[in-house]
Amino acid sequence: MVSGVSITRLNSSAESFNQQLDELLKWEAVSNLNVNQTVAEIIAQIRLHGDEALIKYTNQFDRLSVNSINELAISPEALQAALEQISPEQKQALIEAANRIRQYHEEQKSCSWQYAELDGTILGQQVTPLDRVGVYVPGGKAAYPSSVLMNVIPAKVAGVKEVIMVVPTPDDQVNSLVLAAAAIAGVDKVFRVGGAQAVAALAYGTATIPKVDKVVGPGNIYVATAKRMVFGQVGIDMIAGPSEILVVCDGQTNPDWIAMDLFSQAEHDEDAQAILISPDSSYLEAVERSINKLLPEMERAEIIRQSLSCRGALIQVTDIDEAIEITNRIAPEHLELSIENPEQYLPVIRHAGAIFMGRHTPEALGDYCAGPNHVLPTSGTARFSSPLGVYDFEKRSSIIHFSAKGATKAGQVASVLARGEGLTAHARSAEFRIDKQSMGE
Ligand code: HSO
Ligand code: ZN
Repeated sequence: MVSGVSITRLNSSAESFNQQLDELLKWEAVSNLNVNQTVAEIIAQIRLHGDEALIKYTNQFDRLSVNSINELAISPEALQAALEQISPEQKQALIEAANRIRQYHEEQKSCSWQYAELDGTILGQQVTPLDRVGVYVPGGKAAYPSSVLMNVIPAKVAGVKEVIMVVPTPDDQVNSLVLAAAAIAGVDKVFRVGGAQAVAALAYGTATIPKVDKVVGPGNIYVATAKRMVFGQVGIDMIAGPSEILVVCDGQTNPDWIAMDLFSQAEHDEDAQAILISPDSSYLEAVERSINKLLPEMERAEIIRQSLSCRGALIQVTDIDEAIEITNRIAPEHLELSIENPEQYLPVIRHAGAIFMGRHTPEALGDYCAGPNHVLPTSGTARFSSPLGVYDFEKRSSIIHFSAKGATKAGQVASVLARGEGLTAHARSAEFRIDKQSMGE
């Protein structure tokens, strides 16, 4: 039996509002000393013993006993077979979602560029995809096929040649929807390994697991800690915190719709954060009634109740302008603007991972099939970071090509600066290219 929700009510005109808001938003990723030590040891063992250590940990944590990591590889035929195992309806939905995600991400591809100076010198930037990327996919309750699409498709659109997916299959439990999504997204190799040991294997390589250039994808605290520790050896994406949704509503959207939008993020886990801001106090009450009415119908009612009562809030403000000001302070992962003419406010929204505009754009559509990525900055990090995208799988090289004339001019500048730094070899290297005859032309 699920009891009612007691959800925090705040009013922006209260004297203590700023303090209350800070308290509400407070979130610290727990960094646990024991976890750090365990993960450091696992990484060291994988570096020292490769496959042998990976076999040992997979036996210990996932209860799979194998003689070789090759036995944990999933063949391309098995991936295709998974695609045939799921229902035609699921297959069609995955294909449609993948197509929309691919089309959106195609727009993000960056172009190489060059420009020429009058003396014939050419400068530019060349964009190159990463060679090989590892995608971590959690097992168990957080195994989301939609996340497979969201992590793999941008890499493939960027032109990454090899995407290696790792997914734990504790007690031999294989999730066919996850494998079907991998087939559709174009994953090149799949290994049934997980945890910190899988992250370490991707970062350092073993006899069987190819060494990658970047590791992306969500995971539990062991996986997140391992990603932090291998950063530098490889690139990583972001370390995601709990999911968040902030809805700004003018009071004109069906309160049941908004209650369900809040639930949609709250059901991810007890630490998820769902907030509604409105200038209309009777509307906040109506949504609260909807919450209590709809909650008992929800399969994950207990998680939602805990999330809403621990970290949820209904905030009353004076007007939409103030709601936007507070939004910028929160910098939410997902923002729903459930208001008339939302585009009018777009230019003043500075911090949000994804902005869902109007009454007919629930965040859930963005989680699955709108097209934009659902891997987004959380915990206020939208102040300085962006959704996962094609750009995360590309890198840039600078191009510099001096003409003889250009080298003469730039050589004089470099020579002066190099001598100022006491670096004579630099100075002379530049001076050798100075053509005395053309100097001063
Ligand atoms: N809302 C999550 C992504 C997701 N939702 C996957 C459903 N499946 C990211 O915050
Ligand atoms: Zn979601």
